[in-house]
Amino acid sequence: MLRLFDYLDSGNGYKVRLLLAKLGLAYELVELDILKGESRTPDFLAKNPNGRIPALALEDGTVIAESNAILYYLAEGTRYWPEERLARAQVLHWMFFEQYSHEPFIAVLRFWHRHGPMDEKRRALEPEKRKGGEAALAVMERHLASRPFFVGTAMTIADIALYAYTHAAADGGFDLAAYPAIGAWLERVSTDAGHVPMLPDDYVVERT
Ligand SMILES: N[C@@H](CCC(=O)N[C@@H](CS)C(=O)NCC(=O)O)C(=O)O
Repeated sequence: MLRLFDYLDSGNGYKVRLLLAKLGLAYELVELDILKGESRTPDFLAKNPNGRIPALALEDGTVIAESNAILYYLAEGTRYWPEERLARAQVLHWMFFEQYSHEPFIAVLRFWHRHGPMDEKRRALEPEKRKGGEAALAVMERHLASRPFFVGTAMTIADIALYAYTHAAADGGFDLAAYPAIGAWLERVSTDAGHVPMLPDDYVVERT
């Protein structure tokens, strides 16, 4: 059986959980408390030398790390990975955008606000992080103003990659009311077949 090493409050982990649910794939969830360094143990570093979740262990024990690489692996041959060459390149375009221009701002601010500590150094960095996050949201808003999903007319793993932290952006202090096309897209993604929420209703946020 597939084994997913994860931390429930991680949007990167949620991307993988969301796709696994939509594909109806069974897996064992192995929760690591990243706030207590459990992704930095020798045992886990042997699985992902970068010491970060999510990581997916396949049936033969091979481990895939990096959320978007895992999405690609799982989506091959499904309706979430287009057949056409240009569309596949466009999906990758948005997945690279997510990792370079979106996640480092929106996910990082969310993490700092939720888990702390919001110390002096982080407070000084916050305006730049916010500026980067707003720029990413503006790019998404412009793109989504004239189309239902990031690529083509149906959901792909580009939407899953971008949904994970965008839908939770308010946790980092971003106001999505200013982005109506993003709001409509979030609604489309969350009502697509097989959707699951990121966290259980009774989830308690842990602080460092
Ligand atoms: N680019 C990686 C980022 C993974 C990442 O930053 N994981 C965080 C949680 S969201 C983590 O494991 N942090 C624990 C640590 O750095 O020790 C991906 O997309 O999977």
